[in-house]
Amino acid sequence: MDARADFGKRGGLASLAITTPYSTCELLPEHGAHILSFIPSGESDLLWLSSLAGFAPGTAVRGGIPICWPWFGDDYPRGDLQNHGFARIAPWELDRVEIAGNGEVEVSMSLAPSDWTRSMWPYEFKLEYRIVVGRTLRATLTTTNMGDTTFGLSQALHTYFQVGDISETVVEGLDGVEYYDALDDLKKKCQIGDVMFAENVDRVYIHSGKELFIRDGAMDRRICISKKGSASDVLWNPWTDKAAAMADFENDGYKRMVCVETTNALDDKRTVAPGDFHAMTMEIGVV
Ligand code: TA6
Repeated sequence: MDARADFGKRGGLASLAITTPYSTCELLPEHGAHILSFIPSGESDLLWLSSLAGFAPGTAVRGGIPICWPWFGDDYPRGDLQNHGFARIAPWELDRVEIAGNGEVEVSMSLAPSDWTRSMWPYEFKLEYRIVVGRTLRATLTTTNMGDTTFGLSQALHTYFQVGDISETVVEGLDGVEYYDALDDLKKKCQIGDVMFAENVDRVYIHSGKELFIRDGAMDRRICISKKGSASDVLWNPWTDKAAAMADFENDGYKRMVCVETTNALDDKRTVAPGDFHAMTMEIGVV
């Protein structure tokens, strides 16, 4: 089967459906450059998307891979701004769709400064997002400082992974890694063994390694998450009360998802000098 890219609609937003010999992927190239799904052949979607997600300009989509940039969480310059920056709700440019000889499909998107971005974050930048769809999904977010002032950068590929049952899911690869517990005044703690989920979890792991695994007992699969340009990971599951408190999150949705986010957060925040750039890459696939 040949690779192809087909334009469509999700709500009022333009969507792009990528088909390759190895997988399919759907994204909203001009709305937050938001990846909605990645389905390797013979597998269920690696990504979780809320059935209550909204698809409208200016609205963050609940699920898939939101881009949190140029700040993660509430690491923003002013108290009146929204969590996780503005990239995920911004209008992006679709720059290129290329089908490689091996059947992989590469999509390039970009976000440029505007009066709107400058009103929140007074810096000149170029933000480029390049994804490669094949046996794995590889996503690279590159920030270039186009101005004459150094700026700080905290960011996340805030990936919502689909799991068969959160109670049969563990995250491997963080044993002995320190983390800040966002549910306990960001107290620094140390992970003992694999991460299991039986309550609300919201943690920033720091100095983490290059590879994590999600072992999904219910779906009998293991997802590998590898990365470059990131030394921190965020693990999040809202559990019952917080899931119920979000209008775009099904009440029992927490049972079928876990966020394992590739980040530059807290101690791993970066600075980008004029003319310099920082690239963060995440690659996901079933092993
Ligand atoms: O990445 C974890 C987190 O920061 C949680 O604290 C929670 O706020 C989650 O992101 C979702 O944030 P959002 O703004 O997308 O509702």
